[in-house]
This record gives sequence, structure tokens and C-alpha cells, in this order.
Amino acid sequence: MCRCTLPRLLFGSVTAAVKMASTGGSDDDLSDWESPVDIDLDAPPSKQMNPWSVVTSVAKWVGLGKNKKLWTQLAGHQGSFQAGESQTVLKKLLERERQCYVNIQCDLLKDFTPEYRGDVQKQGETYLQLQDLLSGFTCPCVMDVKMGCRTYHEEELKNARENPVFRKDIYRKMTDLDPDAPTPEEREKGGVTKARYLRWRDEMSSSVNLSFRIEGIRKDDGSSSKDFKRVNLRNQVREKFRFFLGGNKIALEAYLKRLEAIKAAEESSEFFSQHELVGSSLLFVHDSEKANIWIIDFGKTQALPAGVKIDHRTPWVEGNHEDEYLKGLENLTAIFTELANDT
Ligand code: I3P
Repeated sequence: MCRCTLPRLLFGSVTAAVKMASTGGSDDDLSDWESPVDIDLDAPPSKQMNPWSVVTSVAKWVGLGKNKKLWTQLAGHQGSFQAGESQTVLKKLLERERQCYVNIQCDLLKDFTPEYRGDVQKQGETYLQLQDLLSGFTCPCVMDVKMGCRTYHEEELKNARENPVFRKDIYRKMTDLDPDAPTPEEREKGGVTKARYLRWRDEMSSSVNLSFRIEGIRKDDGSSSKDFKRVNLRNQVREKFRFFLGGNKIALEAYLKRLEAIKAAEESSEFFSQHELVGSSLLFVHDSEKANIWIIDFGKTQALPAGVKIDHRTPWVEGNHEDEYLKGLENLTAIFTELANDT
């Protein structure tokens, strides 16, 4: 019999968020962490916990150790992932993302992204076949860090001004976290535009402050959290990184090397120079013996308009298309370096 531990995910983040809002608590408190839950992988499907119901916890992908074929989609859209054949994961096709993977095949970034093995049809849907990044790890710790200072396109801001759509669902997410956040107009309409919501999320987290933010962490015991929405200050982020590393010096050294390599590749990459990266993440994965980082999530990465150049460091103002990705990468690397010096 094969038993594995999955993060229990049955109560979503809203409960934790409400609790934090009402107590004025911070994300430093780990009481919202989801405990692991045992599932029996040999049980007939009807008796197994559906992996997709375990979702929404941490990073995009959570593996269960070597040769275990269970995937959880985390932090992104529900149901976008499926386990694939031969150490692959299937991600629901977004044409923009597919185009990025195609372009990256002949770019320096290829060594830093999951291998793209073409598209596959399943139950009437098209999926990208991507390398299972966790397949070589045993009980991995996983962290998803969303890079850049903003998670929306400039066009979304323009659309929200010209043709605002006030959404009730994200208004609820907003007031669950901070009942005072909506403006009088939003309160009256009972809705917020997506651009406004995303901007508010970026400001509340460390995206605007540090040009990256932690989206989720899963530890090697299967416990996990995605409740980092208020982790905004440098020292808060640093403590989360320390917690994620759990004193693993092998991982820390490997991460630092990989971060330097990613920076060097990005500074020379044609793809990187020609695109604004919005909502793209770095996926950190380690176990007791090894560690790696990959660049993932290109669903909102888009080619820069003709004639527009960015350096990924200049502060973003509407119209310049900057994403501050490299600024975020440098901040992140500096924090990891401090942790290395501490030890
Ligand atoms: C969601 C998050 C997702 C976004 C989603 C947001 O907010 O920003 O990235 O999907 O938009 O609701 P949160 O992290 O606070 O839950 P996209 O990446 O596709 O924009 P959605 O509600 O329109 O799906």
C-alpha cells in the first residue's frame, strides 16, 4: 500500500483572512497553516481524495515524492492542471503562454524553464505538456514567488477606466481581507474592477515594495500556506524565507548559485529583453539533498509594443511597460545572501 501526505485544503484562505483582519494579526502567525492529510493512492478512484479538491494551497505544483503521480494546482485557476504521462504535468493551454514556451525553446531561458513537450488533447481540451519539476525530489519543500511589481497589464488599467466592470466576487475577497479597503463608489456598487483589485493586492503584499512576493509555501511534511497577502516588509519576507529553508544549507547555497545564473541568463536573453513579464513566478524546490529554481507561468507575459524598450529595473509608471523583474530578483537574492551570511 502506498500512502502519501497531501496538504489539507478544505477551508480555503478566506477564514484565515477574516481572522487576521479582525484580530489585526499578521502573516507572521503560522496558525493558518494547513495540516497534511493522509490519502491512500492505491484505493479505487472513488475512495481517493480527488487531487483537485486538495488544491489552492501553495505553489503551482506540489508533488508527492519520487514516482508519485499526484499533482495539485495551487494559487492559480482551479482545474488548470492534470497529471501527464512520463513525468509531465498538463497545463490548460493559453495561447500566449504556449507562444512563450515555443520562443523560449531557442533562447537562453530554456535551461531555466520546465521542458515544453508540445500540446496534447484530453477530454476536448488542449494542454501544454510540461516537465514535472518535482519528479526528481523526495518530499520536496516548494515555494512560489511571483516576480515583478505588478500583476496586471497596462491595457487592463485603461479598460477599467474606459469600461469598468465591477465584480462582486473579488469585492468579497477584498472585504474579507480588509473591510475598509473599498472606496465609497465601490461600496455603493458592491464591486471592484479587476485592475483595481490586483493593484490593491500588489500594494498590500511586497510586490510594489520589493518587486516580488511570496505566493505560497509547502513544507516537506505536507503542511502548506498561501496566506502571504500581507507579507509586505523586507524583514517579514526574510523570516518566511528562513522558515522555508528550515536551516538547509545545501539548498541555500544551491539557490544562491541558481539565482545568479538566472540573472545572468535574463540579462543576456533575447526573449527577456523583448517581453514584459507579468505574473510570472520563480518556483523554488528543494529536498534534503538538492535544490533548484525554475521560471514558470507565462500566461500574462507579452511581447513589448514595437519601439518600447525596458530594462526590468526602472520604476514602473503607466506607459513605460516596465515590470521591475530584475529589481525583484536582486532584492530576493540580497535577502538570500543575508541568510547565508547569518549562518
Ligand atoms: C487572483 C489572482 C489571479 C487572478 C485572479 C485573481 O487573486 O490575482 O492571478 O487570475 O483573477 O482573483 P487572489 O490571488 O487574491 O485570489 P489571473 O492571473 O488570470 O489574472 P480572476 O478572479 O479574474 O481569475
